[in-house]
Amino acid sequence: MGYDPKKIELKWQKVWEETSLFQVKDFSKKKKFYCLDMFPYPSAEGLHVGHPRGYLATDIISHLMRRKGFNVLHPMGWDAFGLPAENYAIKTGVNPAVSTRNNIKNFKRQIKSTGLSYDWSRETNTTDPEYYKWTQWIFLLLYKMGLAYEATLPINFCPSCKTGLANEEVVDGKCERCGAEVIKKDLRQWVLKITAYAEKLLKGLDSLDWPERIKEMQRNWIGRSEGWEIKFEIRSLKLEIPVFTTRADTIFGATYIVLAPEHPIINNLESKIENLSSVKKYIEEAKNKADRERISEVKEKTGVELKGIKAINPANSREISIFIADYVLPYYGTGAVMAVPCHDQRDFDFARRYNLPMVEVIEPPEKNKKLKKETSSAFFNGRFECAFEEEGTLINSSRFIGMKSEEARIEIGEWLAKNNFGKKAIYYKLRDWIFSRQRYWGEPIPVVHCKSCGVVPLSEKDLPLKLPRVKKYQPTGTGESPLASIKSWVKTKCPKCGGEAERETNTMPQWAGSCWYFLRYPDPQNQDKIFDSKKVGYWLPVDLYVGGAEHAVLHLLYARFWNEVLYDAGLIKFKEPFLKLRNQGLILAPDGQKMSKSRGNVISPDTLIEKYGADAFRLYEMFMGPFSDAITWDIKGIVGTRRFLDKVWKLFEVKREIISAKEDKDLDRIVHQTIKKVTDDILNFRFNTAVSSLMVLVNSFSNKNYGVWHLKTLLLILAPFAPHISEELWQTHFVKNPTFNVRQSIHNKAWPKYDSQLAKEETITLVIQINGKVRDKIEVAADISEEKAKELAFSQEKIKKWIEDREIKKVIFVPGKLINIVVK
Ligand code: ANZ
Ligand code: ZN
Repeated sequence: MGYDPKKIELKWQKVWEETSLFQVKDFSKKKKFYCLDMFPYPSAEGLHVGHPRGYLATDIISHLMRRKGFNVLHPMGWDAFGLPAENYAIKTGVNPAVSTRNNIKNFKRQIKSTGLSYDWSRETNTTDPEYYKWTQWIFLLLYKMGLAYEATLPINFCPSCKTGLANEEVVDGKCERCGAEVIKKDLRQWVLKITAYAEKLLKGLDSLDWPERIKEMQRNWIGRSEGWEIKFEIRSLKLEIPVFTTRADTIFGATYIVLAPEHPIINNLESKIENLSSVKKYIEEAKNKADRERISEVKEKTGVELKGIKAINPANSREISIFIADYVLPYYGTGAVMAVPCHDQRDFDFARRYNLPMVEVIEPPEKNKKLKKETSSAFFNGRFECAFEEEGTLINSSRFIGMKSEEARIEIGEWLAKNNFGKKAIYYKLRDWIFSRQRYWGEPIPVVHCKSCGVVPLSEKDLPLKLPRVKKYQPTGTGESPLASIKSWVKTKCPKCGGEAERETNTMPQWAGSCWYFLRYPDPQNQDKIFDSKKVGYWLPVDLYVGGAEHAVLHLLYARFWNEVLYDAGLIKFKEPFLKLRNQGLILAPDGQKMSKSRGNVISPDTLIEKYGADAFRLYEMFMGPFSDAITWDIKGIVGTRRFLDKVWKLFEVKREIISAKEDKDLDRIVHQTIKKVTDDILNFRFNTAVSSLMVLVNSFSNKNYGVWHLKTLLLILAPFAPHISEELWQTHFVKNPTFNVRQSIHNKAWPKYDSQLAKEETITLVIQINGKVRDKIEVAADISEEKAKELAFSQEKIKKWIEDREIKKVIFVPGKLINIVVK
């Protein structure tokens, strides 16, 4: 009987499930290990071959850790709210709850068919009212803590998805979901005060074992900036305009100031503005511009002077003009800047366009002065060519002349502070999180609007506030969600005064459910509490988290935020949820493109598993290349891993008497080496080289006398990668008991230890001669190559001395014995 995965894979999947082999118990005496995948959105298209790459990595690690004696939590669930289900409903009229249920079923079947060792008893689903009850509960907590507020703001709005978006959901000015160009729109919104956690979110990163790239993306997104807030007076109106600058050292070069068109102070200036109508026109135009367009470096900077008013530069008491310009953003710093054309390129472009004065105050350091003057200096041929933005020495700056810019920054800041013109300031780029969506398929926000009490949160006992069924899923685009059309649902009583009230009709964003799901797996069925804190205390934080890098400043930031909030609320005792993070690389379609339904190049695992088996599929996914690299799918690869498994199978078809014949010491060594290599490789995410060393091992069986120990060990270390074939061969060859017993499962067998002594290569003493005379001896591997032997011989200090600069005529290598260098 040859290897037929169809006969064994489904069979073992059933047995493992029926015997709850992979169910894990809370509070074991063993050390815990929480190994988590980013749970998927169950799309209608089902799994494609890219999904399992991460799941297989965590699966293999989970297997290894269990067998090394850890209590491993390895759960799976569904992040199932979101637009696709809703868009599908719009197209077909099928209730998203129904299509989601079907999609989950299909995803689960597919995931199970790859033989992943999840504890399915802990499955969670963000769209299950029993789950989102607690998402709503956390929202109420945020509200009580003053971290959720209502505001009418000009926000990013996707005209195609017809909903407001968070800043994090706008990528290069486009909607993260659909790619449509995002516009600005004034909308009433629920907003979460993530900015209150900017510093904590930044600090927390330092302790995490995450890819440096992801940490850096979060740091940049949070965007901490230290500088000075400096006041510029408008004497005629007795007003002060604070500006935020990171370059206080350049203040003597500040020749005008610029306000964001939205700056609130403009209202107070109106009476004095001589060109009010053109100012108002400009403000109106700026409103509709996307931020991206406003801060674009290539677009020409525009602005309007506020004629009739002047500000005073506090450093030199000079009168300077005031402009409004849209390249200054209202929600950063103070919404106003002091413009230093010679040392800030944006200011330079603006000043050039409007013919504004330029004063050079930072001189480039001596060494690149010449270069700067020739190529990119601030001063060229009597005309400034571009801004010099780097550090240098102060000129034209009164008593600070000659100082280094880095020092002058502090000196000038402190001098201004002493005279009450400035103070130290820290600002963050991070904005509060726009948390409401004008869409249907999301968690209802559990508050009502009462005419007399205003916003009133529901009480905990009224949760979950279930998402009602609607007839029309079409978003309205008016700022209301489709829920607004269900009058009977909207109309309600105020929990506070009992009077007439209306429910909030916006829903939560897709990211809400995934902000805390990792806290639910330890206690997924709890109906009375969000979780049992003992259970969460036992399992959390997550020891290993694996998923795509595209979540760097979305899910991974939001989840850290909620975790910090729950920590502050005293619900959990750890500040960071994910101690170690690894990202899997994309799997690209055979055409080298990203797999997508619209390109029609998606490869589903179904047919591959059907044809080659789940184990061959698993092996290929891991073998195809370094885990975090993007790799092109190649069908030839899976043919190869299938052939490898055929070979493994054949090893066991040899008659037992032969198997237990005289064993081979050479093979002992290779087996020990492979145990070491596979163990290290798995723990370091080098799954591809682990698979290749398994292949080398199997090849070396072919001309060697292998025995029971060799075969057993092969199966024991192959099992995490190819769990079905390993279990089958283990049970048929090494388990006496004909009925399956979980304790006899290969997946419960201790991970083999290797003997480092035996793993050592066999060595010989290689004699090194010069002109036939022995000059040195070295220990080398018995099977050392000629090339390597020569390289080693020539690098020996003694040999180098003997040769000096004499000409080498030839080198003779006698394998296993000596090397003779013939010199003139
Ligand atoms: C004067 C100056 C002179 C500046 C100079 C830079 C160079 P980061 O590092 O991003 O924090 N700025 C401040 N608020 C702004 C706003 N709301 N919109 C647009 N630009 C703003 O950058 C801080 C610098 O960005 C500040 O320092 C300010 O320009 C500008 F030679 O002040 B600087
Ligand atoms: Zn969109």
